[in-house]
Amino acid sequence: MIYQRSSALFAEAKNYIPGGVNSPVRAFKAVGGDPIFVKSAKGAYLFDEDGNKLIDYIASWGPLILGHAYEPVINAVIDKAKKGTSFGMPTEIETELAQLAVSMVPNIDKIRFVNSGTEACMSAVRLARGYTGKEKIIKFAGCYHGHSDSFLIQAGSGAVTFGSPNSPGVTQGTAKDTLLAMYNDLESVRELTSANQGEIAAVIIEPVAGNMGCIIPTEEFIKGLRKLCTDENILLIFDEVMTGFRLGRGGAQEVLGVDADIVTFGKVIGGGLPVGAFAACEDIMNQLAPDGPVYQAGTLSGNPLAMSAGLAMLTELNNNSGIFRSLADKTAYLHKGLEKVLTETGIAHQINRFGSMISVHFTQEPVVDFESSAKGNNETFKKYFHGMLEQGVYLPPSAFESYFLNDALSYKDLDTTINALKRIANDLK
Ligand code: KE4
Repeated sequence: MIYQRSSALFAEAKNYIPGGVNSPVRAFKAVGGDPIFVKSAKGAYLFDEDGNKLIDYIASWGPLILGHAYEPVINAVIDKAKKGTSFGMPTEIETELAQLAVSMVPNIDKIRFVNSGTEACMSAVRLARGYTGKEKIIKFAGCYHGHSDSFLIQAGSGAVTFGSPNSPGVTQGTAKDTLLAMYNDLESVRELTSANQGEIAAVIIEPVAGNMGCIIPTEEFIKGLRKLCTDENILLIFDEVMTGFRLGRGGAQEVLGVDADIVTFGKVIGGGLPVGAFAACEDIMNQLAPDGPVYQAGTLSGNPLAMSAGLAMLTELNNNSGIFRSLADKTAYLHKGLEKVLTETGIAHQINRFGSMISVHFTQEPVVDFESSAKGNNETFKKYFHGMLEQGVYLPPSAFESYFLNDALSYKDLDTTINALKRIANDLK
């Protein structure tokens, strides 16, 4: 594969955009080399600036669950754009998408649209603090909820002390209100709730994690977390930016059988345009301005163009729920094929999969939390990433990401992917 034009475009971009990208993970820092610049995409395929055709396993980090340039979404956006893109005034389509989302997701009465997953999670935390009158939150090491200050926190000095900033610009004043627990470790949460009795507004979690690779909660952990939050009068926030409308119509709440108090969305709900959202029961959501005292706002929130993409996307998913089964079957097929190659080649690996989320980890140990995910061999991962890319398979450029399958992927594409691994497997030893 030739990547000359992508490299030239990257050099040019770096003159005007920090790191040449508008989001760090795109810069290939974790895998080395220059990022690929995309010219266009259709269905399961990306077409880069050097004319290469790539089978896509990131789907823009989740949104394009039905494949790129999906006709009903594109047509809806074109039709809507001709009537204007944003007015800063209420439009009917916002209610249509809100109504559809509320009908698909269990346990929510109202939803507020924003423009990103970060904004959704940041707003959900403010709402939880405003509703409970308490200030601290618990998050989990390795879970990512966007780049709001309260989330850019690493473990504090001791297990039950507050967090410390993991980015310059985040103040200790902010960090002190974020406590860090370990995923799949209910005891680590209990330690924090007992050491901070009556001070914790909310626990925020990725109900199926996708930012450490794909990590699945044990039933004991996720149901125990629900009970602990209920017993301790702490709100449970499910960050479903990745899982919402991907794992099923009702997302992780439905497939795990666990009700959260507040749910956040992004990615799929926008159909590829910038939409985030957060939702809860009426009693909580009515705390939001303009009716309630918790302030939250946005110039482009609910803009008709993004709403038209989201409505078209969710309508497709709502009317064809067989899509989720199809995606899960394709992901299981890919899992089986990759597993067979890596096992036969004798490469230490773990493959985690849930619905249409999957990740490959080059480690012998089960990957159940951030610590075990970090034990993966990154040198092997880099060879794997570039080896697959050379054969026209585009995987997430970081071992700490989940793949997101799209339903435009054919079984032929999956076989091409599995055969690509076969060709490079011996180089991974
Ligand atoms: P955005 O602000 O990037 O729309 O959403 C933040 C976010 C919140 N919650 C979860 C569970 C997420 O996965 C994300 C964003 N996901 C990353 C991929 N790991 C987006 C890719 C990027 O940062 O460019």
